[in-house]
Amino acid sequence: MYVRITEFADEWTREMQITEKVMNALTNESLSQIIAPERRTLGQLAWHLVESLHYMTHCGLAFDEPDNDAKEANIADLIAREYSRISRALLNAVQTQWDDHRLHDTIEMMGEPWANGASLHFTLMHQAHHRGQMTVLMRQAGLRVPEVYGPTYESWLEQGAEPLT
Ligand code: NI
Repeated sequence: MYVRITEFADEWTREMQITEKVMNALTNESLSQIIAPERRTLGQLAWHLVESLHYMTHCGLAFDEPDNDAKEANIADLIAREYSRISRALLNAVQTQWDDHRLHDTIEMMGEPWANGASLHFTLMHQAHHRGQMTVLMRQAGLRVPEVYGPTYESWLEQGAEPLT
């Protein structure tokens, strides 16, 4: 869990920028990509990342909610724009509405006491989890995946290196 707002802010900013690269690589055609019948589409996973940030309002933060029209429109640019707006709103809310002490406050979630600092960390890990699912679907949709935590297959090749197998 986070015990300092600054630690969260630094890490969130880095992770938000990675997620923005992934969101910005989406195309409208790719949004319907699925891994198997009846499973979530790439577009639904992308929107889940926008929407799930707002769950942090259950911990007492107040910030803008995602625009449901963007969800209904199912347009890649709108999803990416909403992600950028809401992820910055979350960061701003944490920085302006909480201090380090508030990170130790607990609320009950799923029958267990959760410290706010743990909820923020869960939000970050949850995002990384679904972002990983998205990059698989993006490959399947024929998109080039941006670098997330290191070089991609294509960037190895462009650097004249042998891609790892
Ligand atoms: Ni989820």
